[in-house]
Amino acid sequence: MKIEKIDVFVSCPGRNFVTVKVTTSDGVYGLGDATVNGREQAVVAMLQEHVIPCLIGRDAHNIEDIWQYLYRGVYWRRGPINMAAIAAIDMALWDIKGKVAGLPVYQLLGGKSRQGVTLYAHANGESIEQTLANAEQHVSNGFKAVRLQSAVPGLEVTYGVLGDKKDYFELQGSRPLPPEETWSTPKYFDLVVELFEQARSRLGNQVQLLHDVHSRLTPIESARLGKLLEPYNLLFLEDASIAENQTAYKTIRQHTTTPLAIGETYNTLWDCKDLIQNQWIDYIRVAATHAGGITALKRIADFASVFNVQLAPHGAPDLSPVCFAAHMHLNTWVPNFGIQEFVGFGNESLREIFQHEFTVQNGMAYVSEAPGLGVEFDEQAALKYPYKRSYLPVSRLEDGSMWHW
Ligand code: EZ4
Ligand code: CO
Repeated sequence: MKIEKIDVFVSCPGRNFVTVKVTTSDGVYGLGDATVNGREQAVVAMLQEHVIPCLIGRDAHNIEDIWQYLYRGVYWRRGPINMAAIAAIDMALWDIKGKVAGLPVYQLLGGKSRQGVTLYAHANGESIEQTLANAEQHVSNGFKAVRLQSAVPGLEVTYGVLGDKKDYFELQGSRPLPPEETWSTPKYFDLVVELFEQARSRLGNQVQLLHDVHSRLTPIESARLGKLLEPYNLLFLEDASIAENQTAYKTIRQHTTTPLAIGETYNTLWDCKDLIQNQWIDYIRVAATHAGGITALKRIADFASVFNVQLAPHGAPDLSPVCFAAHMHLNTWVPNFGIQEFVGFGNESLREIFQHEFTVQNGMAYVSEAPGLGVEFDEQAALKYPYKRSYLPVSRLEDGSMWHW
């Protein structure tokens, strides 16, 4: 069964997605997600010019060898663009293998370790009151875990918040140039501690609470925040600090028992090896699309299992339903599962392009039993929503210095 053709589609059903379709000589095809938010066309060029020509004629069954050929075989390793291209090919090949076997991908990984995948929903608002009302809605819809993000008073916009103070960029369509935003750590501290204090008194102790710092703090500031939030018992604090220098997390870990999660921008196991093997984190949040596909996430998860680190894949809406499906199969199989981030696929045009067979009930998701990944892609519908250039925002401190967005 040879790889005969590989097509790359860029569509914008509300936001851009790069979708890869691998077709074999037997007429079986598989889908992969190669979306890198704000750098979509770079992945397209990587695939079209540098990856696809090398794959035509290869045996589509040799997923591992193709992964190694594209990773180990290439002198220029790692990096988001390269790894997203590898990831999309990898997902598509797992999809094909499942279709040929007549089995959903989780069966090929080792079968079910659980009946359903626990999700966490996003609650946000322009005030603490609004955020907690939104969280209560999620809880009454059956969610057992909720991420809380609330607008920081005194800042124009806050990451993760909809409405007038919105910076929930994933749901905002295209932004032809990067917006600039202001960040203030002291203003944020006042808000976030108050948010969780009120959250516990209003929501009680049974709901799991999470929060994304989005890498805005230094390691010692993260350590302090972790300590201040200890009374409110978070499931995890996400991206407390940048960990280009992985030993930064040693500082945070030494000071707080608040569980730590990181990994959505990571491209390989090497980016989180020290974090995991030193047990400086509790959850690894890699995404199949950005860290080399199902083959790579399986390897990262197995490595993490040795060190009591749980898989909690990234679930932002800039990962396509194909990536979400890959996560559903991994989450259903993986012994060391933590939780899956979930914001839903509410957009009509998106659902016109991607038909994904999975169900959500009472805050749990149930994997598709269809052979392969269980996602269909409508090429004609995709043509109706062409690519639009779009950027993530950039962030500055109040004195104008560039900061982490
Ligand atoms: O900012 O996916 O946990 N989710 C996140 C996301 C990321 C985006 C970046 O493209 O942090 O909202
Ligand atoms: Co995040």
